[in-house]
Amino acid sequence: ATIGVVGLGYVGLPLAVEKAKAGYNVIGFDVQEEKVNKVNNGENYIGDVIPADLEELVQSGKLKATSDYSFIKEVDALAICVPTPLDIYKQPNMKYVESSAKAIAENFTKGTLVVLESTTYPGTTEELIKPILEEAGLTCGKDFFLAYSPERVDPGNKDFNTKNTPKVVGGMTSACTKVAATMYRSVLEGDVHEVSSPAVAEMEKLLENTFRNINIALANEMAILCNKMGIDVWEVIDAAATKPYGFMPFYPGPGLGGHCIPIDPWYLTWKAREYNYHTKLIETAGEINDSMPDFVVQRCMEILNEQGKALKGAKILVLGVAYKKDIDDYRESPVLPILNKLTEFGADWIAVDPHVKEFRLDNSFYATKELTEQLLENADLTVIATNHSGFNYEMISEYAKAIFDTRNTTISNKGYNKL
Ligand code: SAJ
Repeated sequence: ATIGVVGLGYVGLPLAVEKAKAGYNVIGFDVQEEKVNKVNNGENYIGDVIPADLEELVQSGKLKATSDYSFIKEVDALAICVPTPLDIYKQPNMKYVESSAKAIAENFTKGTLVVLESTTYPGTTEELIKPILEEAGLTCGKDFFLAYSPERVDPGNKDFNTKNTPKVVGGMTSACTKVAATMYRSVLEGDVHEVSSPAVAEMEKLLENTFRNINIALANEMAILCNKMGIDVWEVIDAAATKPYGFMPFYPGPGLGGHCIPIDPWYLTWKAREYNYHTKLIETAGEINDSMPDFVVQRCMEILNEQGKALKGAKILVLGVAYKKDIDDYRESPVLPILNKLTEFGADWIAVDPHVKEFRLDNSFYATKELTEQLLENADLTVIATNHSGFNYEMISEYAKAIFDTRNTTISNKGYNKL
């Protein structure tokens, strides 16, 4: 059987590789020629994929990529793994999902299974995808099968990967659910959990990530309150984590980055409006998380003032641009608004990040610098924004004039300022 994967990013490429390793012929579809050429040259560009696997699968002809969507005629099953970003008004932008569904409708044949994996608002599969596919004159549940199955790819996670992470599947009909679950069971080794509809599967994914967003917001609010009360919030959280049931620790930080956690809850908020419901908790959590960059800059000002210095004209060394440790992704990174605010207050900042060589801030590009003793000595304040393992924390604590540690790294027990 031949399986298609539409979208060859951090979700689609690992899935395409796993399906090819399971013995299927796999055709990867992507509108970006660059990705198509890299795959066909066996050149890996996704951290979670083992380069040798990709090379071998391409050489053996099990896996190929194309931007010619007419090859959809050849596939028996398709997974849609394209981005579902928000626009600046936090409204879902479904253009990639819509164009993929249209391309499938123009080329698909009887009996094809289509599964949407992209994170989206509840109702997308039934209200948006199904009508587009039925325009081809085929009946869902009879002539073709349609389901939703959320991706649970956690880039860089060494324990959980595409193959072993449990998968939730919800079909438009019970036949759709069965066909989709059977396909996933033939590829994955984790449990495949069937639910009664695509909406249940769409909603459970949003619960997963909204749960995370809101609990991080609670940790952030605790950090703000503990700072005002002179209590060490990290010590509080570690103490609470001794409770063996009913609690799991989340930690405060400089804000919420990435393309999942800060984004996903807004799909719920947006869809809830259609039902005249206001997701108060989600919106309040978002406000707290979005306020952390301001809080960080406020703390920088306080720390400098304690030394009789102003933020204006101060030299600030910012360690870390990526949205979380040991990755090179700085999408939605809270460090970006922190840098903008430092500029607004007239501070001179330099950014260091061994994983992010250069980054775009509004309309300019900035190169990150190599961390040196010199840079530490010249800075009035060193801010640890991302706790990359590669930073030399001994050197930082030895040469930095002042430190504001937003990630409670190893040096924070030396009495430095922290969140
Ligand atoms: N963060 C905190 N405090 C925390 C945890 C995270 O401030 O206690 C911040 C991080 O610094 C980062 C942002 O939140 O800026 C998101 O971090 P994340 O650890 O949630 O990492 P992501 O964005 O890569 O989230 C992915 C998600 N995976 C999927 O959506 C499939 C998420 O569902 C996973 O739970 C998460 O990885 C994970 O557990 O690592």
